[in-house]
Amino acid sequence: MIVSRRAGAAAAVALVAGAVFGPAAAGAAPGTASAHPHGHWRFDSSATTVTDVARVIGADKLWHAGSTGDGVGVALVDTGVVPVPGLRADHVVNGPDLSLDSVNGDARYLDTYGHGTHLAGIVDGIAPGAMLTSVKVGAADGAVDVSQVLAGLDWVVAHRNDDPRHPVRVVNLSFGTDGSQDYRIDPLTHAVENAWRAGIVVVVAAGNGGTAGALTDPAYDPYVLAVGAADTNGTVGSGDDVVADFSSRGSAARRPDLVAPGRSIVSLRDPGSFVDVANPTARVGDDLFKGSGTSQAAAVVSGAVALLLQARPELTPDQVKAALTRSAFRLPGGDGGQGAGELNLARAVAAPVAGAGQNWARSTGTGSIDAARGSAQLSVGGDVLTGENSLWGPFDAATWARASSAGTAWVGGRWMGHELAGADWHGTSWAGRTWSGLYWSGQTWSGLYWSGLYWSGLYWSGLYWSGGSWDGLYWSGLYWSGLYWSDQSWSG
Ligand SMILES: [Ca+2]
Repeated sequence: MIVSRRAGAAAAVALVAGAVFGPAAAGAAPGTASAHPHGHWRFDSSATTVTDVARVIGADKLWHAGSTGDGVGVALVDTGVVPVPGLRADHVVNGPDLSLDSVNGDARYLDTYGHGTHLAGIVDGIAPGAMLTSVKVGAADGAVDVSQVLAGLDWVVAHRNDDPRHPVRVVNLSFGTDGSQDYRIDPLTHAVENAWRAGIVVVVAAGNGGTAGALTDPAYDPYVLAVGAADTNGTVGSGDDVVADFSSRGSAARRPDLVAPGRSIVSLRDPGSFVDVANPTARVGDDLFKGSGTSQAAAVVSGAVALLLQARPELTPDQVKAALTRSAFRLPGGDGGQGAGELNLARAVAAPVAGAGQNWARSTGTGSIDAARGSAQLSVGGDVLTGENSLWGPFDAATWARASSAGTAWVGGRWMGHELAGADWHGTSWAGRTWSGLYWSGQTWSGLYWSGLYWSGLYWSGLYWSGGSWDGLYWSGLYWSGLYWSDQSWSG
């Protein structure tokens, strides 16, 4: 059993070539899926392939004009990515693994959860020429602390020009908390603003809170691109599209900036991952999987921004935002949750950007990291990560904010003095080995909290992701042999 699975995995890796999306892949959908009893993963019998999404937003028109995202780097601060059929192995590189999984060599860099891989498939499907950098912060059950996201964002800014052929110009952040701290002092908003000012378009999922849902932190930061989800109603034409029921509408003070298709999106399956195991009926054939959320919508926009930046490389983040919002298709019905409307890349490529500069007050980042967490706190065995602490020790927001703004939060493999990653760039993978063993000797924070694998801090933009406890036994390594999922698999 195990042998045959491994043999299959090896063959699959060897066969990685182009994207598998398109009508043929859609034809594999049985169309019989029903709501999963646990409801972790929202989907239904409809299915929208990434090829369909490309037509809805007009990405196909940019492809025909020669724009594929070539030369543009997209960072995915998420749960990691696994090399699966349909993902272009030479178009993904690993940044550091800052997640709780990283202490396990077999799981390091890999998407044990199934979220990042799904989004990577969407970005790659829309922008097949773009280069993805995976910065893993979420663990096998999606668990992540705000401090890990801060470190991930800081890393992206510090290393955005490591690959001169594909400088990182887009970061996808399908993550958010229910924190509501004033953006002008919040650390998370400060981190995304730093990326924005460094020339990186920060695409943030608005959240899956529905009609009464506020935008998540940091989507409510006024600078970034906050993305809601559209429901395409199963047709390519946008005239019948609506804001998806689950998409956070925000408030009059802050709406999503725009919406993009995000319902029943067929993308890459991550076999054996948490969401895959929990939601077998979301599978489409052997290699694909359906998922809904503003996470998916954000990934669509990230891919679209990559196409736009290849076509118009001179655009600043403010100008990208203006081009996308000024050209968006206004959905009928007046739902305020659409923001400017639905993404229309075919028009954005020619949209005017004069006067696009944003002049909101800037976040100082000197507020509370605990307030940025909202209710999304990591806990295990009654031990909760709370207060003004990072995962790695005491956190002084003012000290961090100064370093983050100055681009000095990372020095080599150390973030704010904590050894979190290797310091060497290997061309296709950043840092072969991360996490100094010293750190995990239990001398910081609460010691052996990693011994249990149940974390309640699930918040992957993510009402649909939460609610599951984690059976550590499933991750005994049977499904994720390091042999086939090692760095070498990515080296193309
Ligand atoms: Ca439609």
